[in-house]
Amino acid sequence: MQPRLAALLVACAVGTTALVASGAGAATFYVRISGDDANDGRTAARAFRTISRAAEVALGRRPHTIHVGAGRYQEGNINPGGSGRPGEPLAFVADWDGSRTGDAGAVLVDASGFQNGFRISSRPWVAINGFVIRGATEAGIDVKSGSDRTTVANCTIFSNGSRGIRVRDSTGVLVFNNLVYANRGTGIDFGGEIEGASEGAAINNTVYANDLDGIRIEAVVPLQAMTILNNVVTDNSGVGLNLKEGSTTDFIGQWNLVSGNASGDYNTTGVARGELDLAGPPLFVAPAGTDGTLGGTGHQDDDFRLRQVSAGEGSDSPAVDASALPVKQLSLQGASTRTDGTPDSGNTDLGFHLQSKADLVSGPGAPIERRLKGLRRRASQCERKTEKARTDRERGRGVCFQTGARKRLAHRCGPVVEAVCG
Ligand SMILES: [Ca+2]
Ligand SMILES: [Ca+2]
Repeated sequence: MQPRLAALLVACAVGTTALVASGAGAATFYVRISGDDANDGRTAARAFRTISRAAEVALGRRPHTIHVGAGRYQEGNINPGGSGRPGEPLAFVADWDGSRTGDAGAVLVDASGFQNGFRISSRPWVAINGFVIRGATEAGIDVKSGSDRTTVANCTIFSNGSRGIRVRDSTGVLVFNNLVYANRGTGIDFGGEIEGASEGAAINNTVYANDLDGIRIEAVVPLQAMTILNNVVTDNSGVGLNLKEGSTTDFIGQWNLVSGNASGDYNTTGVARGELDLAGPPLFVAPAGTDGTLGGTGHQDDDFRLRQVSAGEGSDSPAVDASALPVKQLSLQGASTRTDGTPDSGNTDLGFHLQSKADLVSGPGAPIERRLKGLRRRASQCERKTEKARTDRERGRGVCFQTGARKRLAHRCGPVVEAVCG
């Protein structure tokens, strides 16, 4: 409580110079490689040099936005001085297309020598969007100690010393459309010892070749109402989707492609396996790239786009069009899994999309809680219907034997229904 109170007091002392932009009382700050921490950070021309400096001045309980231009930032343990508020996150946004700072290209946080790239601690409603994060000695991104409703979206997180994304004692954390690979620990890890990490969601992430589990849901404090949808979780050294007994209450997991994980795709209880989950190789274009080096200094050419015949590859990844959830419902219009950059359309492709800016929380549209509720409802309806189709089929009856009804079910719940019906 103490640091937060101090932050608020400082914010009051600084006064009203920082009041412009979107939400009332919120400011916009800029960070560029060509910037200077002696600047005020209020325009692209007066940008700060470090993200940490921007984090330091982002005070109060206000939805500030920090736009960060392309380049390699050698810093870490970045935690904002303030926090956002319901539906209006305090947002760190990588400006990879250069639209805000004029500097287009990857925005890399090289956290070598630091425990974390971002460490969001006791700061609810923060969003981290679009960064490339590597080299931390521990987790690439650590969300902890009551950083409720924080969002990690559109990031690439690789070659960190332990986990890719670690969520501890923070409720309702959303992990959306990230590429998490070649980390030395679990890819995405929800847990905690005090508050736990209930109502967490991992949606549309690609989680590949991490040294422990792909996605892990701990139960030291039982987690409730977790949502795991549309992820690709393959080739991790531990368990793919490791849902611990004790955290299964109101768990929803569907349309995940979970395959090739060394200690099993699901743990032995198997309860995490959704009726509509898929298996089989994801057919990425070239995870290690042409240099053959996965992550580390060889990361630039690592290519996790999905092979598809219509984009010129010889085969179709099973992840293409595999979710029943439409692209629009996940705000992934304009984002792409293809080598030709054509935006995803129709049924959402599973896993990470390039060119996505949306985080499901900021901007117009229904509040995140309502959006999640809608996704969860659809997933559980489909689970019930598909489960019924499967058991009926075993008795030689039901939807699988009725062409029209079977087509409608596949339309409603995804093409994997065809596989269920055999
Ligand atoms: Ca490479
Ligand atoms: Ca699609």
